[in-house]
Amino acid sequence: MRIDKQQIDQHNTDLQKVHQKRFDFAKSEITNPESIIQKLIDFNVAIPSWALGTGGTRFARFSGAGEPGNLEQKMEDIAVLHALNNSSGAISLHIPWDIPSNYTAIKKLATDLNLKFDAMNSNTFQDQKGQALSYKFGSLQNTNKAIRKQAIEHNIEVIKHGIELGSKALTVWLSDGSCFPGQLNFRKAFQNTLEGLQEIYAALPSDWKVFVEYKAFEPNFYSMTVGDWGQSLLYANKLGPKAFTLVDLGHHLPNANIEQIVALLLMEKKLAGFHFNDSKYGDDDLTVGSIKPYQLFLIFNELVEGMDARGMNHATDLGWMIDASHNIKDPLEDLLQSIEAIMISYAQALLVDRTSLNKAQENNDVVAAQEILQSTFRTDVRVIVAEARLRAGAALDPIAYYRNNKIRESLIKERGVNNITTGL
Ligand code: PSV
Ligand code: MN
Repeated sequence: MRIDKQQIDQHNTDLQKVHQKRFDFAKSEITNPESIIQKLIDFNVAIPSWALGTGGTRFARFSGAGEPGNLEQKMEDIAVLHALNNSSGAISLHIPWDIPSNYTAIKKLATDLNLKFDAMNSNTFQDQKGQALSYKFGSLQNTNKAIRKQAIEHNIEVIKHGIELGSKALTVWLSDGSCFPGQLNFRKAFQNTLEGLQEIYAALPSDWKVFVEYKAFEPNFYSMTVGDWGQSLLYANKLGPKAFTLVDLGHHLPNANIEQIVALLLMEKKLAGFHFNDSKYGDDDLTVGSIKPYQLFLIFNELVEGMDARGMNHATDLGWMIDASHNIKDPLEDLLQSIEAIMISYAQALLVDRTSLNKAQENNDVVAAQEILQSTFRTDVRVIVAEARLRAGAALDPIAYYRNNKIRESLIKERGVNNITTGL
């Protein structure tokens, strides 16, 4: 399934008049819209290979129709998103769920579809068919040296796949931890994990990074061996300059101040990037911006402030990815909504009057500082985001295009109703 460029042009022509009116108004209200638009055009968020199918809970999974059945089809789905929003030009692979059978062919497909390979993800949280040793009691933390070795070798194999594809980073998320007090010697679990990560780190090519992702709980419910940003940062600092902390928005205890975490990790030059999603209770993996849009804006506000303070390139110096699960929605529509929420928050963060905010902060003018942030958050920037898409040749209204042009119906025709995707 490929999106027809002429149909996008037609869609844009149909919406152009109303869009132009709104854009003219926004331009008169917003200072420096051109620099914001260019940054939005440059910004891309990777799509994980496991997010193209309908997700599930531990109770049930209600598969949708026309889901991608292999890596090639997953890449085609991402290319649909990218053609519609110009912001989804990369795929992040989970191994062994998506091992390419032919590197040359997959790389050629990626070039044809205008996609890059983002961070590679290892998986030592499940036992795979035919796997020699079990991860039931953890992988890198395991008391059994042979199990630790197996997990290390898996991660090194993931790096090798990534080298073939032109990826530049490995994300390690460990489900290691314990479910009951007394089960684990915390210090030994940490040390085993550190030693394993050190071996993996040693296998990284010189231009690669390793992202250590933390998570507060689940599947372990008493302790997690990489349970918060403090522990992740500890590992990253001990590992060296190629190791960073990865923030997944759903991996915190309720009400954690994620924007403060982000600000400090950036200051320490240890922020790897993001797994975006939203949550109400735990690691709910809901559509980005669907529950706490103000928090998302505050995070982007810290990101822009911190990246600018260090002269970083917003688009390329951190790893951006969606990590959500689509239990009841069409995954492609859900991903379009998530990307839109990210672009809106990013645009709003770019809009913050930093000089006035700094002044208010220096003068302890609490009200002024709060007003600056809240009034920016309440500014409707959707038309600016749409203008960035228009200029990049994407669709003014991606979801309307997707529905009006019956993309899911075409995918079902092509793949059938019972095509079930691999992954979670
Ligand atoms: C774990 O909850 C996680 O956030 C990690 O990033 C995994 O790789 C991903 O979800 C997929 O299950
Ligand atoms: Mn994640």
